Amino acid sequence: MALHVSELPEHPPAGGCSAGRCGTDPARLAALPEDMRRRVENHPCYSEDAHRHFARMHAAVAPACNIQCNYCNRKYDCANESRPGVVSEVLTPEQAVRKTLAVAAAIPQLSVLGIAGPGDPLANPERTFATFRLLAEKAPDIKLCVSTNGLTLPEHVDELARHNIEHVTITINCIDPEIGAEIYPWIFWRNRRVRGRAAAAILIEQQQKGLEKLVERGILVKINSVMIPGVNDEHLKAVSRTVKAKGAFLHNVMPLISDAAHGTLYGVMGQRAPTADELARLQDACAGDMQMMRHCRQCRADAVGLLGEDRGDEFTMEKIAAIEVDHAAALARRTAFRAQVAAEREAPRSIVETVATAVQPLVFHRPAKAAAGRAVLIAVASKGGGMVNEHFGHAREFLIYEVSAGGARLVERRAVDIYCRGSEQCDEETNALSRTIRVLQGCEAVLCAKIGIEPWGRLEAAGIVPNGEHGMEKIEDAVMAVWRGLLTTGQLGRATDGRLERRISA
Ligand code: CLF
Ligand code: SF4
Repeated sequence: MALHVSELPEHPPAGGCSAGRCGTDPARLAALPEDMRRRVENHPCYSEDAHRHFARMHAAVAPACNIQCNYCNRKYDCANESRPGVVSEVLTPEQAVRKTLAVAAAIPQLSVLGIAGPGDPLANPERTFATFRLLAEKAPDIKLCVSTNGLTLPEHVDELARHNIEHVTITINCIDPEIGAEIYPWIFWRNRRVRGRAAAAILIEQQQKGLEKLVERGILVKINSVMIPGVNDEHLKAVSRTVKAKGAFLHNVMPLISDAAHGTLYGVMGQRAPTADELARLQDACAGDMQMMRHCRQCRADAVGLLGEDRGDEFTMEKIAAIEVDHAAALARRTAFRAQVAAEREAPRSIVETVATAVQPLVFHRPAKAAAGRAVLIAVASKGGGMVNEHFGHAREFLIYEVSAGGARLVERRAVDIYCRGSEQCDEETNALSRTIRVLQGCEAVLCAKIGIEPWGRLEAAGIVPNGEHGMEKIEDAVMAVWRGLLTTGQLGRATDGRLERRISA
């Protein structure tokens, strides 16, 4: 009998990959209550499926911050929701709204305006709320989203609700002040600087109070946590359990990015970042308790476009000054685009319900029960849009899919250096290629739009099958096709070398 998507298990069966689904994938999306589904289905961060279709932009209107994190250098954007080492141009609320309207006219996929820095949005409440108010008057179809360290969150919950904000992210790195004292040297609280354990205790209490109040108001809360090896890595499992018990919707465990060149305390003192494997293991462990986000791109405080895309340069204040926007036409294009995505989503759902025995190229499909073969990790070079569309040598990151008879799902994202910079830096390229191959460890195939002879040979030598045959195809179609190819050539029937199992068994 066909299995309805809402009957899919909430968590994978014991013994299978413990990776929770990434945000709300199509199966979970379909199973959500109507009101909640409406709120997440077009939000690229709250729904793994939505990030293939919808774009977000950030307005960098919030320069000040009221705490200090050891992974932040105030010269740069807030590292709680941004890639460290990036500086955004601070905009006034009026400039931010002009920019948003220009982007929304040029990119019909735009569904969300987020404020995530460059400091803390709620340490700059006038600028943050003025931006939301002005945009809601001009383009009420754009969702509003905010990301905060949480210190002043409880006092702003009512105003967030008044502005109809349905999505709030709180960065919670700990629930234990002893651990907090290792992450936060000070906070600015009630007009004075508070340091050490006392500072962390206040911050934690405010974050938890803010979370509870948001949940009471029915606002969806995502928790971001920065994984800092040796400081809060083990502890984040308890954080995950606590925030889930309080009603958080999603947990996004992000890797610390630590580079001495960024001038952060952690960078200078040599605090290491987690490896891709350590991050995946922790995300898996936390997924036992709640839904995990695994498609985060740690984007800039002025990011524009699909997740993983950065189109900010197309929309500088200078460039948008020359753009004339026809608001009615722009709204019509956005509305048409959303209707098209909704129709596409309906189509695969009915296929799943009626053709349960077929191997369908869908994220949540149920292939034939007779299909044998173990799960494998397959890496994909993608510029966004849910397509295999990036040259291997230009990839800044690889999306890692776990593919098996049960379907394909995104389980992690691994950042890499670009190695292909031109022939003059050959040694540097060779080293960067070695690093890329190390990053891909554990994957059995890598899909990309194009690949050169040198990396092809090096990948093969490392036991990773390179594949450039699926350029410009949908990722789920392509990884399932490659998995089936491995199956028919007998490569999946053999005893596993334990690559995936090592990750799963942790
Ligand atoms: Fe921006 Fe954050 Fe809203 Fe998304 S980002 S404020 S929830 S609209 Fe998304 Fe970017 Fe990750 Fe943030 S990918 S860094 S989780
Ligand atoms: Fe930096 Fe953000 Fe931490 Fe403030 S909250 S110190 S801006 S990382």
